[in-house]
Amino acid sequence: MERTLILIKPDGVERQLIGPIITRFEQRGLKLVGLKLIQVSEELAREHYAIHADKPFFKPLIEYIISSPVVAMVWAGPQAVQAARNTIGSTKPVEATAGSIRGDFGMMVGRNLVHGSDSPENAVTEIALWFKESELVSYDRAIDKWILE
Ligand code: IDP
Ligand code: MG
Repeated sequence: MERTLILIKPDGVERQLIGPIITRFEQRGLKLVGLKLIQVSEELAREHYAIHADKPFFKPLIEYIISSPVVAMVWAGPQAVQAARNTIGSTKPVEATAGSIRGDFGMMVGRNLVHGSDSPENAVTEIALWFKESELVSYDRAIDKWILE
């Protein structure tokens, strides 16, 4: 089972899309194993997006992420990283496929609603940054025999 870090960014929270966004991952068949609502510190935001520190959009990106609460989640499943990225859609919402979260709810790259880890390796690092292992739950779902073969 692979795990991936998903964030509902401040625009998703403010636009009251927490429920609809979580529903996309639930309907996909991914399993929720961690969930919390947090006001992100600038320090955490900078660490999470450290790879983008040299980009021109870094400052507005950090301001965006700390502007209102974020829902941080860990979802698990086979190839969870890739499955979640496809459910989220392309970085630029106008290029995202209809049916994806960004394709259905977004307009601009700086308000693209959701973060998802981009590789299994980065998922491990990001999950460790946002969650203590004790905050993650291990459980069996009865429905999984109808989702996983
Ligand atoms: P991703 O979220 O699809 O993985 P990344 O390239 O890792 O996309 O960029 C991280 C985040 O930085 C994006 O989700 C978006 O919020 C923001 N971002 C990326 N490119 C731009 C840009 O050109 N202008 C403004 N914000 C950007
Ligand atoms: Mg990324």
